[in-house]
Amino acid sequence: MAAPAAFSLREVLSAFEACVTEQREVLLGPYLCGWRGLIRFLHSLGAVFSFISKDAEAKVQLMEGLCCGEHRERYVSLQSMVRYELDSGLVELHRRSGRPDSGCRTVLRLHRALRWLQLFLEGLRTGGEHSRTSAICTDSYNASLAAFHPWVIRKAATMAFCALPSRDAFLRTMNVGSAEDAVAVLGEALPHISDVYSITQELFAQHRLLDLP
Ligand code: 1PX
Repeated sequence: MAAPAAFSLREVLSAFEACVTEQREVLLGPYLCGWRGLIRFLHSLGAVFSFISKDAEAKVQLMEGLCCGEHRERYVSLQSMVRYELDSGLVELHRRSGRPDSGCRTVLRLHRALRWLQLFLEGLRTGGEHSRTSAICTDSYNASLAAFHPWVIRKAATMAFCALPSRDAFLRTMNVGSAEDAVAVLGEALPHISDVYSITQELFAQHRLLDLP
């Protein structure tokens, strides 16, 4: 079997760039492709992160199932998904009752993690040569995802962050050349991730979907 392709930051970033249409809709195909790439990268960081990649993987898989399923035409964009799931009463708004997880609640988890990614990549981009990846990661996590996680997950996540390599080594694993090249790619790409994040945030806020259980 062929070895899985090496992670390339450029690929992930162009997936997020391809998400937003002229009508400012967010396409699920490239969105999930971007997530697939990130999960691949997480695997390359070692087994300490596998509890994180397993959860992200399960969520991406659930979404891919919906995108290929019976109602696939409803899962082309986040906007069409929200419309369809709300109109069909598929979204559990107050508590989970054992029904299959909706696309909306699943995307909401990925969307919150995208905020972490945005802060983390911005921290890496602007951090000095000697700044610590683990500190950048912890700060970004505390300012975003941590608020949604119970103590035990927060503890496990912050312990895993200590295993991250130095900023320069980390930037080099992104496969876009030197640390300086990676910083330049991040500068070009971050606005696209921010765009995807803010369109989704607005869509979910408009439909009061930001607290789905
Ligand atoms: C360019 C390279 C950047 C690095 C890429 C790394 C990709 C990281 C992908 C992280 C995806 C995390 C998804 C988490 C979703 C979530 O919040 N799930 C929780 C809630 O789900 P539920 O179904 O129960 O409502 C769930 O409880 C989570 C469990 C696993 C722990 C999540 C910790 C998240 C830490 C995020 C930081 C990743 C650090 C990677 C280091 C580079």
